[in-house]
Amino acid sequence: MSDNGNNGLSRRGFMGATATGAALLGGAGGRLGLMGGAAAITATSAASAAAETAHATPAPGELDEYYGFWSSGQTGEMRILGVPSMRELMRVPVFNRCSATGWGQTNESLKVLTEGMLPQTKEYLAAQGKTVHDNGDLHHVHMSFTEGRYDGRFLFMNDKANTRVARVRCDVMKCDRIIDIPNAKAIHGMRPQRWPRTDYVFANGEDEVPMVNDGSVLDDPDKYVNFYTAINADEMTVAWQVMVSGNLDNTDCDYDGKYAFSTSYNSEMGINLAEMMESEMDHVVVFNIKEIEKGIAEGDVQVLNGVPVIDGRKGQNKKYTRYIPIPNSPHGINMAPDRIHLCVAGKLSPTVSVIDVRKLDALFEEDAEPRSAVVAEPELGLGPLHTCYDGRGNAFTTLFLDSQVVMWNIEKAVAAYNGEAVDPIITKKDVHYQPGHNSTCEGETLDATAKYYLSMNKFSKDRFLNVGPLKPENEQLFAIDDDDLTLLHDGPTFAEPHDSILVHRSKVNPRSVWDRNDPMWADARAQAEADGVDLDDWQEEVIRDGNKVRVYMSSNAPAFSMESFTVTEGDEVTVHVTNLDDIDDLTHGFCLNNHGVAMEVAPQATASVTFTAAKPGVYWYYCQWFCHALHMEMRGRMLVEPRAG
Ligand code: K7E
Ligand code: CUA
Repeated sequence: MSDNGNNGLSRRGFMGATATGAALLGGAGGRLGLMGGAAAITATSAASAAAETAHATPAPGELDEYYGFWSSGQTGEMRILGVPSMRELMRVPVFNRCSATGWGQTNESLKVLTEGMLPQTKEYLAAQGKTVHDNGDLHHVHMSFTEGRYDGRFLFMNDKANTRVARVRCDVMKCDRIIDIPNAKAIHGMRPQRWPRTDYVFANGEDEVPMVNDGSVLDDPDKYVNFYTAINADEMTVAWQVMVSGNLDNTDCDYDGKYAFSTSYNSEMGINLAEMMESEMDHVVVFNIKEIEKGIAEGDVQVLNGVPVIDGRKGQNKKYTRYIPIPNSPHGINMAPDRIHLCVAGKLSPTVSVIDVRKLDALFEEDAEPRSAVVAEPELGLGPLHTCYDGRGNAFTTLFLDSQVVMWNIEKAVAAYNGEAVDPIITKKDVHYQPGHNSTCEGETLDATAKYYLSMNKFSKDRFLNVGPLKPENEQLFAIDDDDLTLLHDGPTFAEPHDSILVHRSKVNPRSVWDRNDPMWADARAQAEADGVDLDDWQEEVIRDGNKVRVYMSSNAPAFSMESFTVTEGDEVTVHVTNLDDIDDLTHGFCLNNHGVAMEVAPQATASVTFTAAKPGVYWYYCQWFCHALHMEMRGRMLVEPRAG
């Protein structure tokens, strides 16, 4: 690792940062980049030898220590990487459609994609001749918690594009539930409750709209509102909402189960850029969970689209919300594992505002000073976006405009705010380029560990071979060595390395083959039973039910149970394939030529797909997951007879 590793990369990084920093930001930014780069190269040379032994990337065949769960932004899927190797292990389709697995096409995935849909969504889609959305914008993925630690049950994620929240089961790494969020628009920030467990998933609506958005109010922004949503995480239903002033960006919650918080970059409720940036101060909304639950129990609500909605707008002066003024267009909001400090990144302000959550009870007293819970506001650099933690009292904040990460100490920032002559900044490192999110090992939990630091960068610019006008993005993994960061990995990703969490492998234990009775196949089993077909046995059944034909076949490498089946032109055909192979990593597929039909059938799974046999003729189907030396021979024919008369 030594000859082609850290030193070479750092030297190249140093050149890149200098040139690009200067070009992007002019004089001041360029100098900043140069100094950061110069510091980086000396430190890296000294530290690299130690880092190589302490943080050696797993050799081929060796397993990683951490699972990385990645959101993919506008791709709409979730990804699983191994850390520190940064090997991409899996893509889990959620809000997107997937050609390989048939997500968005199998009956099982269509059920997940449609059963949590609001009636109005079905109308929007029907008007376009669709039943499901084709896209999603998956910004944030977080795991369920029990008492402040990841518990390995579920992963939750948001869709900004179509106002949805989804859940992935960690035992099989498949999405089992997607729900539309009513009233709110564009779910952005999202976080599972930490304490005592994830009963709620909190979700922000980013875009403000009229309270009843039916066209009766249009270009009258004074009447727009925004909604904060608490989702029942076990049932995946909306528990309650709070109507707020300003828009909502990111959200987090405490380690006590008392408060949740959201940033708002548009307290002005402006609708164009100039209006949105008008005031120097925006705010963080603090939600008092117990008071909100009490208000709902007492019926202090209006019911909108079936959801109890509490009025928590500014000036209501009820016990539900408080608004803390924060400079300026705050973005990331991240609770520290010390259970005390909440860091709010200023984005357009070079500061991070630190809130002491122990002071929030007092904030809800009458006549409380609105900024009384702010205990530090260090100036860290340009464009602070997100903060993560190492469990040693240090924070890492991404600086989008500076293309840097700043490592700083929270206690020192508090001391400096109290007038002590201390500098909270420990070090700054160049990253390439323009970082958004960052993460550390379980840094959003009580198990935060000072081991790896991940920077998810929005631009790769000159860093890789040119692939045309659309460039990949870039992510960089660093080892945390005392007070320094050492680059371990630097590599491109397709849209978009948006956000991630790093979870120790001891907490994630997926199955290797499906349980035959998994709820995912419950509908297929019920239908098979009604049709007198035993899904646990070799199946060669064609059930005719008027225009509907149900085909049951099984797979056992390297063959399908049926060499052919016959249907009639215009039939609605449902093919069920049950993979009877009970062997780790023996996935089959079913792909029907020229019908746009394909799906994954993992070991012991039953997958099904429904389509119309449009034209008479011979159509081959084949297994599209390489399974055997005779994989090519694993095929059969659908014979479509002309319809008589
Ligand atoms: Cu900062 Cu959507 Cu997570 Cu983007 S939000 S960076
Ligand atoms: Cu079965 Cu390829």
